[in-house]
Amino acid sequence: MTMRLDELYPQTEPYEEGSLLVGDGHRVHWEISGNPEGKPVVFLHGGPGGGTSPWHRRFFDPERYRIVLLDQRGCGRSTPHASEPDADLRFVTTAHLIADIELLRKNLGIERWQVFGGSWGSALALAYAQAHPDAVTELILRGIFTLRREELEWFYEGGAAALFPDLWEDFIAPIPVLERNRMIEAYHRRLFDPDPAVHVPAAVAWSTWESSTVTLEPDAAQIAAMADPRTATAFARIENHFFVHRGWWEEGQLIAGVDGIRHIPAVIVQGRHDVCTPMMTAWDLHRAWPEAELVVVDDAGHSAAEPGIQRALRAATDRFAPR
Ligand code: STX
Repeated sequence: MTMRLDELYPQTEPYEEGSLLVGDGHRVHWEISGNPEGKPVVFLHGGPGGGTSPWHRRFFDPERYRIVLLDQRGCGRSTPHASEPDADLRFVTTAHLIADIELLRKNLGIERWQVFGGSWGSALALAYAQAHPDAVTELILRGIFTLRREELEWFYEGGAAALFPDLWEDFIAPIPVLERNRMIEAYHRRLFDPDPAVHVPAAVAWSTWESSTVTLEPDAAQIAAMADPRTATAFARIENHFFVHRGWWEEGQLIAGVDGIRHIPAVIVQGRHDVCTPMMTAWDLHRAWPEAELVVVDDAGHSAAEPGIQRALRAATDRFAPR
């Protein structure tokens, strides 16, 4: 199977783009497409470290939305890129990403915007909204991920091996048997080794585990794209760095924090067969935030490209679009 985006809006091109100097030597790339007079929306990509792609514009009606995509620090078209052999991620933390989003909002002269995020993007969207509730008109969240211990242990420490024992063997292959009881830490040592002969194979194994388990059926094109050494290295390093630090959150902080944002209209879209960020987290969020609409897509996995997920996300952006 290869990605089909039949449920989304046609592809449009950005009418404006730039690179924002955010401090600490970092530049964050952004682009705007759609209608310059439309309702502002910001797209927060996954990973962290996944970067944006042109098809991410397609969740929004280009006639009614002013669509802002940004590549979070260290990935996509942002610089310095985390794939550089001796990359330093000291200034790549959740707090930095939130500050970058706020700086971009102000620089673009946007007062309030819709925040759309899937997977890691849902975590960042929740954190951003909790830090800056007055800047957010609505939240659209998909494949809910909050970096709690149980979530990380499920996907990176062996839980999901029950469903993909074959792919799990490839994931653990770069790690010696005696270190396999702590996979995230064992990967950390290899991913941040400055020698590409050490970090590239580890990064490709890490990224392939994720890219081959996020869809209901394997998507060969996406798996190949994520195995590119530069893409895989940035993705694996940034994800691993955030996971080692648990997003710099207290356990359960993101879900507990919804008390401050329950007045914001929100839709939660969750694939029933999401192996990467299983539905337990969306359910916990729904329990804490009953006003947010929960849409469970019964025939979908994790990816935003799953047809049922595309449909549900587009229905959500359409509902919040100006008439
Ligand atoms: N990582 C979840 C996440 O945000 C735990 C994510 N997972 N896969 C992706 O993003 C790609 C679609 C970018 C491969």
